[in-house]
Amino acid sequence: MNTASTAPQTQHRTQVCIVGAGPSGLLLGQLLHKAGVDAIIVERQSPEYVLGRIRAGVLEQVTMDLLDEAGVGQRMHAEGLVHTGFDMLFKGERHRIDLHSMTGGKQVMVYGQTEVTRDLMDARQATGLPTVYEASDVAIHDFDTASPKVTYTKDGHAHTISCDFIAGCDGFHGVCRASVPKQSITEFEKVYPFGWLGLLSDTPPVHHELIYANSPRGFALCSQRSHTRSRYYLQVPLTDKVEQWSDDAFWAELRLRLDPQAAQTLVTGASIEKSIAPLRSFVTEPMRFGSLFLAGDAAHIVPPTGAKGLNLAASDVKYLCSAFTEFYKDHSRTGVDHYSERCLRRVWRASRFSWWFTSLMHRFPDNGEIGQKLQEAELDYLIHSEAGSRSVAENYVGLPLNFGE
Ligand code: RFL
Ligand code: PHB
Repeated sequence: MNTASTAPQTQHRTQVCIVGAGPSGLLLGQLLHKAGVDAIIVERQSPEYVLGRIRAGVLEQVTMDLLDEAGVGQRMHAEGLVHTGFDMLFKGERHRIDLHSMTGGKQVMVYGQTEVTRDLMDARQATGLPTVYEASDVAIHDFDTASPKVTYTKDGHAHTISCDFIAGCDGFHGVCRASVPKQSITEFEKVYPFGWLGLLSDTPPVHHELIYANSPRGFALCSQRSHTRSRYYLQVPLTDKVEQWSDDAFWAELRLRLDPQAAQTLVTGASIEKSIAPLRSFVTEPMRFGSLFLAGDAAHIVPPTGAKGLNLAASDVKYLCSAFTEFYKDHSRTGVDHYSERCLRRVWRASRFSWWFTSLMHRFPDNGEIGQKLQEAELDYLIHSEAGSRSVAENYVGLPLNFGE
């Protein structure tokens, strides 16, 4: 029996079908709505599942501006923490990189990805825009034509969305990039020989700014979500399992990687969340295939050391929204045709910085003690050289969208 022909079928039509309701998909949906372009978002998971993933914590000015443009910046401005510097810790001492003075007054915002996502979800719900959660068997079709389609199943019913464009915002493990024929895509990848063990706790942060620590025992990062909620990370071998790490073991190891003052000040407590993330650098070229446009983690992954992943996703989305708006309002294909090239320039720059910062701060098993000494010499140079510190600072706060143009 042909079950496909007997199953209930529902047809939908929109201008842009967005696959994935992570920060990329939701931000694109909101910006398109502001621009008067119709979109439907199709997401595999439930909203609670999407909000449960603890990820990014640092927003660049470009990202803050976009959230404002999308009309969802109020809570970020009220509750986010503006940081004008961060500490680099090596050889047991901390040194501050003053972002503000090194970049002509720029800063970053510490505001969690969970909160960004919640603000975007709330705004979408308030405007009644269509989002399909818990869609299964999501598949994309005919994206080499001007009439692509997205199909999915929801509560046992089969649905088809006909559209002009598909925005692949479905993350690294999504269906969109995987649907592109292998001969049409080039993937560049580096997998690092370690991961990050992250712990979230309702304890006051050890320091009012972030601390990036290079230690002979491995990298550590002290971050935060608020004045009462901390986020810490430890470099761990890829073979480690999260179950092996009790909270006590985590805190003890973190203390050993910090300077004496921070180790003493550190307030410990029960974890709310603990997980291990592998680190990789990954870039897809191109980012557009006919009517399919990849954005965010679907197209590229950076190791989290430079805090660039979510910020790159936001700049892709900005370029994509401009491209679609130009198409519908000005009847121009220029933005659409230049999307991939515009994004990739920024993507490679951020990938370069994230790779470099990761290489500088982590213990690489194969590099031995000379590797550690060379990293310490480079860090010593960076903090004492105005040019060195400025280069770190201008990349950390994020290069302007028109950099180099
Ligand atoms: P997401 O967040 O992965 O969302 C993709 C969505 O698509 C859905 N999906 C599908 N939907 C329909 N059909 C399918 N077949 C689907 N397959 C997947 C998924 O369920 C999901 O909801 O990608 P997006 O939106 O591009 O956002 C990217 C960011 O999440 C990511 O770049 C950042 O989290 C990276 N990152 C950081 N970025 C920063 O800018 N600053 C940071 O401080 C920072 N810290 C981090 C990070 C990532 C980390 N991990 C765990 C990788 C810290 C960590 C530890
Ligand atoms: C975080 O708070 O989760 C965070 C902050 C800075 C990074 C990476 C992650 O570089």
